[in-house]
Amino acid sequence: EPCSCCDRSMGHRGRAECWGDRREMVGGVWVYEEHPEAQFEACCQPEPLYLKRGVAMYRTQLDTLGTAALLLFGGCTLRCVVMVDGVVLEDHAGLSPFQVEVPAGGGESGARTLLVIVDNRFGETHPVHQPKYDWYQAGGIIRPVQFHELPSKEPLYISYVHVYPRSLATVDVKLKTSGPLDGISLRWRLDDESGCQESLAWPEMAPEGAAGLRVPDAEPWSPSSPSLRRLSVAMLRDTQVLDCICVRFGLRRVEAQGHQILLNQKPVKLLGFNRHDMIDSPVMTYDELVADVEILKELGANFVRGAHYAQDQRFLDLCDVYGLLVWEEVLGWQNTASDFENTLFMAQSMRMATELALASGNHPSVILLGFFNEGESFDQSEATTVAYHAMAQHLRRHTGNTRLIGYGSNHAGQDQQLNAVDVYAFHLYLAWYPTTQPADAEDVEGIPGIWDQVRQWSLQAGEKPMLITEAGAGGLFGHHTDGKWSEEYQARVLRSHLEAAIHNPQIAGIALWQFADIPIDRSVSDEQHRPRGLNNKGVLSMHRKPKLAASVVSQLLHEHR
Ligand code: ADA
Repeated sequence: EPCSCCDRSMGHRGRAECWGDRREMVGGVWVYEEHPEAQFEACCQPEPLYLKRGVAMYRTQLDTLGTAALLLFGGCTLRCVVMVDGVVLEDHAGLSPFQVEVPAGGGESGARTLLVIVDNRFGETHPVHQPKYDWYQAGGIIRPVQFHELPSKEPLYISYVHVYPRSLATVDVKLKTSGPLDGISLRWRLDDESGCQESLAWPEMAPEGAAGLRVPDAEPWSPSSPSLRRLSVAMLRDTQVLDCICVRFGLRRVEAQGHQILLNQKPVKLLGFNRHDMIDSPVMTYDELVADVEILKELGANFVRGAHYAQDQRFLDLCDVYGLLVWEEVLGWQNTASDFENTLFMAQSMRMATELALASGNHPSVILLGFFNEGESFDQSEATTVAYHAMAQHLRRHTGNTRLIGYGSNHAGQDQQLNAVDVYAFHLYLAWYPTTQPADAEDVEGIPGIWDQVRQWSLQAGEKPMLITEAGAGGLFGHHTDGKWSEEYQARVLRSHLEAAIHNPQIAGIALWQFADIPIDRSVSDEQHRPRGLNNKGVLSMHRKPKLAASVVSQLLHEHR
């Protein structure tokens, strides 16, 4: 439970102004009331495991059929070794969903022991996680795990089915099976409710998939009309169903044309927020994810940038259903030229890119894929150039060219890697870094002019759409003055950035930094830079209470609709 006065649940010390937690929207404006007991001190106690780093084990016993199985991990960090019945099956680094094939076993009783050893220390074996990253990198099993039993002792299954829209009425189906298909057939049906039970009666599918499938009664997917369809694929030997996969997809096309992003052939302006997939830890319940998506919609956003790693598949499912457009990216943060020369870093990054692309291939909401957030893209060395091009190509190839590719750059004016991508994406913290004083009013009002200069500069690399993928300012929840760190100053700066994106036709959209405050790693924080142990640039507090910026931004977003 968060502290009711400072909205912190971990180890906050110091004074904080208190606000009640009633959140209400009146005419597009948040209304909330001051808490009667105005101030508290030392209100929260540290949780015992916060900031601890080391090795831990999860163990569980399962009663199974003793057949082959798949273990599906939504996210396990920072490094995870997966063992079943004492045998190491996987050693995984990074933050992306992964799948582990489990051979048949468990003897006559079918009892199986799963053991997951997690290591959340930073180390050379997993260079894709680094202590400098500006969020709290918790360790362990942070997202759901599924144990999927197969009907036979052979590990025969459908690895994935991807449905790529080619027009607003046709799709290409790409699928992969675990092994050779001798004596095996594949059958498919749209919008099946039977869980493949009626699959014998369905049309046969060529093993390489059914290219150019026409979807009857097709309706495009869009944020205002998020229409979804289902494709079921059954794998059979004679009449036995060996595996059954049902995937949900939407018919939507995304393209870059000149300075615009087109969704279903019409220009779309992307307006929204960066969001870290966490509250006080990255373990989020389904209800918490639903609440976040509903708040994003209430705020008037049509766009969310999933900073800075593969997103929880449950969150992306909700974005599909509610109609939010998503930028998803491979784990990375301010990576350097020497990271790009590090073969282990690159191998782990490429693997995470593949895993992200495989897991998210069917989400219509995911229209943009990113990587190497704020990496050293000003560097022109061969290793850096190869790294940027390889990641972009890899993501394109593994998603059948159905998404636009970009990377968030804080090197506007110097960037050397822009020809690797489809969309330019820049970050500037104007009127925020590096001064300790608030900027003059005219500097805050001048923000749209600076963004226009960035746009003009980017055109030297050729005309492609440009997004502002980060812009923001800190606002301490409940702190009301005119100076830096106040909710008032934060709201002014955010308004100016958002107006730049809304009114400049050359800017294809903005993701403000950020949706909600997040905990950072205290070992790299200082109270001047990240007071209360938080990155305080959320328009909502960590526990989703609105700051002034939420109402200011929301009003602009609603007016723009
Ligand atoms: C960077 C970075 C974000 C966050 C932000 C900030 O742009 O990409 O993760 O750290 O700065 O708050 O300063």
